[in-house]
Amino acid sequence: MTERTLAILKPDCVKNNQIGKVIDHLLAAGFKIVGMKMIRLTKETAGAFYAVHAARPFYAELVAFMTENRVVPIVLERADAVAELRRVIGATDPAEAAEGTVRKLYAESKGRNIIHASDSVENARTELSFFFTESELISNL
Ligand code: IDP
Ligand code: MG
Repeated sequence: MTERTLAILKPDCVKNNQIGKVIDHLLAAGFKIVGMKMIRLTKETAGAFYAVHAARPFYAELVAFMTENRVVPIVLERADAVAELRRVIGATDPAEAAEGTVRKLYAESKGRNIIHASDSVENARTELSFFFTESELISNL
C-alpha cells in the first residue's frame, strides 16, 4: 500500500555536502519526494522531536548534534515506505549497517549517522506533522 514516511537529513549530511547524494539514493530506491524543507532545529524543537529518548544516556549528545547545523526533513512516498526506508538507510550504527545502505555508505558513527527515518506508520504520521502542515503535503489541487 502507498504510504508516507519522514526522513531527516541530519546536520552531518548538510555539513559534509552529502544532501544530493543521499537524496539521489532515496529517489533511486523508488521513493517520491512529496515534501521537503531546510530548517535549523533549536534545543527545544530537537528535544521535543526526540522526547522518546529523553531518559537515554545519549540524549544530550543527540540534541546537541541535531542543532549544530541545518537539517532537511523530507516526506517520502512509495509502497511500504516506512519499512522500505528503514531497510534502505540501514542499522543505526554504520558499522553494523548492511552493504550499500545510506548509513554504511555515508555515516561516520552511531550518533552521527546522516539520516533519520520513522520507525512505524503511526510514528511517521506524528513526525510528518511535526515538520509539515496538511496544506504543504496536498498532492492534487
Ligand atoms: P534510529 O535513528 O536508527 O531509529 P534510535 O535508536 O531511534 O535509532 O536513536 C535515535 C538516534 O539517536 C540515532 O539515529 C542516533 O543519532 C542517536 N543514537 C542512538 N544510539 C546512540 C548511541 O549509543 N550513542 C550516540 N548516539 C546514539
Ligand atoms: Mg528511531
